[in-house]
Amino acid sequence: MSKPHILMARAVFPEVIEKLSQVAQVHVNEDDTVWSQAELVARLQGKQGVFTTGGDRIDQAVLKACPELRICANMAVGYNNFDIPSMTAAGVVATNAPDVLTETTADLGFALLMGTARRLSESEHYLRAGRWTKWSFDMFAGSDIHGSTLGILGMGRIGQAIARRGALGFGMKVIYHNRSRLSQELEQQCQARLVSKSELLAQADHLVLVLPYTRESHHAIGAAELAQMKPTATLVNIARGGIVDDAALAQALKQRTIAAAGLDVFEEEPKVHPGLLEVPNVVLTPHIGSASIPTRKAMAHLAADNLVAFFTGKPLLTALNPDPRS
Ligand code: 8YV
Repeated sequence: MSKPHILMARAVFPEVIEKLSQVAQVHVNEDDTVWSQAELVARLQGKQGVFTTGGDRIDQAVLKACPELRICANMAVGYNNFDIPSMTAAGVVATNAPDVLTETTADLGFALLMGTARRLSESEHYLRAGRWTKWSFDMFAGSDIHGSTLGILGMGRIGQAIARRGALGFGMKVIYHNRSRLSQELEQQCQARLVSKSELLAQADHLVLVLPYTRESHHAIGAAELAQMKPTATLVNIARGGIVDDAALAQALKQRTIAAAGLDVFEEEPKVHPGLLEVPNVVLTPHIGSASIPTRKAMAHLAADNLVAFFTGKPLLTALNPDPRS
């Protein structure tokens, strides 16, 4: 039997291509171009599988134009780039890459939280610009992390990993808001207490967003929510662009209705709202939450393992919809 064809939507570790080549003819994206939807559709012709990243959209139009497609494996835990109902209706398998990035992403969340509260970027820019001529009593004085109240919006695996860091490592009081309450055991492990969204906004000294992006979570933090936060509070978004209204946040930072923000994700990535680039009290990173070499490798291998499983008749590892083979 001839080998199936797999399209790699973006460049990835050579060892992953090697692994996939054992079971399929692999079509790589040599120069790591970000294809338009039309280009993606053109390249998907004759392919049964595709290896995607969070920026590659598989929607109804793509599915309709690519009737041979049978599986899309996302090298990301978030899958808002997939239209799952349409994929299920078309009998196309969707997989993601959960768990392997939890701790690494929580580390970045904490790094952003600390960098934001202690004004690391702002102070480094000041130093590099040669403006540091003397010490002064309030120079880059920020807010404390230890002993403060950590608010977490979205309490999945990454939220819990951040809660553990805060409670166990920094003696923080942890409150959270989530669609569902954690089990008693998990609440104890995380030393976290469920509160309403308005309590979370009003009480958190540092608010970290770790919820998935859906129609419901679009602009979950907008002008009204920012207005409920403490003027000394920091906001950290490591979840998805679109959960925060970037224009409203830029305004709040400019007017200092909150103290500072740390952002790894943006509404129109890789474009960043100009208002955010203008204000000094924000730490900006280019969507690097999961970016450690071991974790990026683990994510890529997990996506590849799902493709291998699919094309060798084995059970999928991390399926997001029913497997039409069963
Ligand atoms: C990825 C992510 O780096 O896993 C996710 O949901 O946002 C990141 O870890 C990005 O989506 C590339 O696939």
